[in-house]
Amino acid sequence: MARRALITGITGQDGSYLAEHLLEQGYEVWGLVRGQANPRMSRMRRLLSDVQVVRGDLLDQGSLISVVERVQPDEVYNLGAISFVPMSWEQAELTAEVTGMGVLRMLEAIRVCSGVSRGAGGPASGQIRFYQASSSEMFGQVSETPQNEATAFHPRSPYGVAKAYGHFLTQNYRESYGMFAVSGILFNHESPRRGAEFVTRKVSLGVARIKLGLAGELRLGNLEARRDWGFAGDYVKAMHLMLGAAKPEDYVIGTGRMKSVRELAEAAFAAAGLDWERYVVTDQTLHRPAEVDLLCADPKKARAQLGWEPRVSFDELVSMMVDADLRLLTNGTDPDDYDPW
Ligand code: NAP
Ligand code: F7E
Repeated sequence: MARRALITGITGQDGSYLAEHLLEQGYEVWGLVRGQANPRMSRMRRLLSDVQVVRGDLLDQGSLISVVERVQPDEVYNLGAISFVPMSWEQAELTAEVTGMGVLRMLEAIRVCSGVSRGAGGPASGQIRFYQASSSEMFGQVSETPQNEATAFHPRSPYGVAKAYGHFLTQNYRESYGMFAVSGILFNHESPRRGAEFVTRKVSLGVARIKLGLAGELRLGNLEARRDWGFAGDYVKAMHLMLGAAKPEDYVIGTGRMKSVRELAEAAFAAAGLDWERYVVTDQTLHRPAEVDLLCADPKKARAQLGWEPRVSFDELVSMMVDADLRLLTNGTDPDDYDPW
């Protein structure tokens, strides 16, 4: 019988790539969708017609228990979150509830539905395997470079703090209940489906608009921040490998190479035959209250134990995104009505 996966955050960037990958692997895929008439859901249905949809919300414990009871998954991928870092200062409590407490609610739903009782005296492992989408933002103000699974956390945003809570809780449920619960500490990963507010997508859309005469400048914040950027399609494969491993362990996933926002802009404008310095305007209002200056992964453990390697280089990723946005806007999509789907 096909293995059954439940994905929270299915309407997001990673949810779509993960669903495609798992369908290719012969899985039966279920996606948790929130809200009434979620606008991203109809677009998701066009792309992923084989995914079965269930309604629920990471803010609602009862809904998650009902969903796990109904779907009876073999694997749960918890990708749902408030994931845009600046929003986590504006809506810190909501971020804590969804990105942090949402992990607790999902783990509790699995624990209850697996019949694992508290204080049972020793680990009683349920059968459901659980993946938590942890983040390199937990490293924040880094204590060493590159960062590996043992590097200390010093989160710099309410988002990073909420992710650290979810990360430690996942470890705690593994240790307390013997659950197969793992965290992937993923560094920034991007694609043509990336939300338009994140810097790579903002840049590729900005380049496409300027190239097509739809805009005259691109306003950016901190050009000196450095990130380890990879391709989302490569990273979802690591999530699947983690849940297929013999033992539940946490892994750092990234390329091991850093670029600055300045280098990103330079590469993206060059991919369209433009000089970035003519168009990029820096804007102090886009700087963050506390910045993460640099992030760079040490993915040795994932390479050695999972056989995982990133395939798409930084330059290929940037070209892929710029080309996709040029096609999108050339096909007449209204940039103000833009959606990554
Ligand atoms: P994304 O595109 O922002 O997607 C977030 C998803 O979370 C959306 O499907 C959204 O659904 C869902 N969601 C939001 N609030 C929810 C709630 N209350 N209940 C249920 N679902 C809710 O994020 P992504 O880039 O695919 O990232 C996936 C996960 O990996 C996130 O947890 C993110 O924090 C983490 N992560 C991402 C990166 C990266 O570089 N992309 C790196 C490290 C970790 P709606 O359509 O309803 O809004
Ligand atoms: O910013 C700088 C900004 O918003 C990257 C999420 O997926 O990855 C993502 O978080 C850098 C920051 O991603 C602009 O200050 C400059 O230093 O694309 P971003 P992020 O904050 O790194 C991690 C791993 C996650 O887990 C998150 O969910 O770029 N930057 N100028 C800018 N950033 C934005 N958004 N917009 C600018 O105009």
